[in-house]
Amino acid sequence: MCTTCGCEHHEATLESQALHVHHQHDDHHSHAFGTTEARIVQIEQDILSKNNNYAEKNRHSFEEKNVAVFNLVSSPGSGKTTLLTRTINDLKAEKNIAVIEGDQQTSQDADRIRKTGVDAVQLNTGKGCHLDAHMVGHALELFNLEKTELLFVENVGNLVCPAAFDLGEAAKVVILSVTEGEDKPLKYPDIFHASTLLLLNKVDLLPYLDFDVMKCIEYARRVNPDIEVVQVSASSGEGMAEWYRWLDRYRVLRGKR
Ligand SMILES: Nc1nc2c(ncn2[C@@H]2O[C@H](COP(=O)(O)OP(=O)(O)O)[C@@H](O)[C@H]2O)c(=O)[nH]1
Ligand SMILES: [Mg+2]
Ligand SMILES: [Zn+2]
Ligand SMILES: [Zn+2]
Repeated sequence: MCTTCGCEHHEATLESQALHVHHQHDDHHSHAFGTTEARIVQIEQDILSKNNNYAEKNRHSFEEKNVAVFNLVSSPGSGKTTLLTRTINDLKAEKNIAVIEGDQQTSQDADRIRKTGVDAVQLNTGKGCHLDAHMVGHALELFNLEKTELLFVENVGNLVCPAAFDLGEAAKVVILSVTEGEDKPLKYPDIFHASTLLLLNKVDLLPYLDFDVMKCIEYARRVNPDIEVVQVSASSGEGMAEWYRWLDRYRVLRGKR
């Protein structure tokens, strides 16, 4: 499977198990000296089309095993891990949940997730700025997908690059916290365009900020008229029930359990 390994090695660890994920990583940002624009575009297309093939494989496994997969994308610090740990603690009694954690370094987030008692695999991307479908495919080797109903993927904190990489998920969920400013959907349109749901997090802080919720939603819908929005606070728990209803509704709509 890994005959085309590139320059980077990624590690995935589940408890004591360790797996080295070799991953083609022609840096899609590099503008190497002497490389023409056409060549760069070609390299990007090759990377994305390879990624799409891996994503289709992942999607096929998810559908076959009836796993609902959600890819959580946001800037660093928007509250992805906090939101996930709360979600898991609230839902773990009724659903079998697993998590793939993406970060450049450390397994701190996977450790936070494991404290809830569910399985988490940490993928470290090193210099990589997003998870790709190949890495996720290897992480899946460490889970018992047969018993997993809900799989959350916490992407690398980055509002830009993860937008282009399909991991095989049922839906992308973009998290924006109210401390980041309501203009972000206009500044980083790709991820808002690619996402099915916008979770507007940290609404407990609204009284202290000058953040216009209606304007933010309007900007998001300018980029993606179909995007759904749920306002939450992962700290206070406000709005979380609506997020859980969204998850259930999405699974049912997609013919999941
Ligand atoms: N006030 C407030 N703080 C939050 C909320 N959600 C997360 N945080 C805080 O935001 C910081 C970053 O959270 P984290 O979950 O690590 O974000 P991540 O980098 O997106 O995974 C932490 O200090 C959290 O306690 C929230 O809803 N309200
Ligand atoms: Mg995190
Ligand atoms: Zn491989
Ligand atoms: Zn990038």
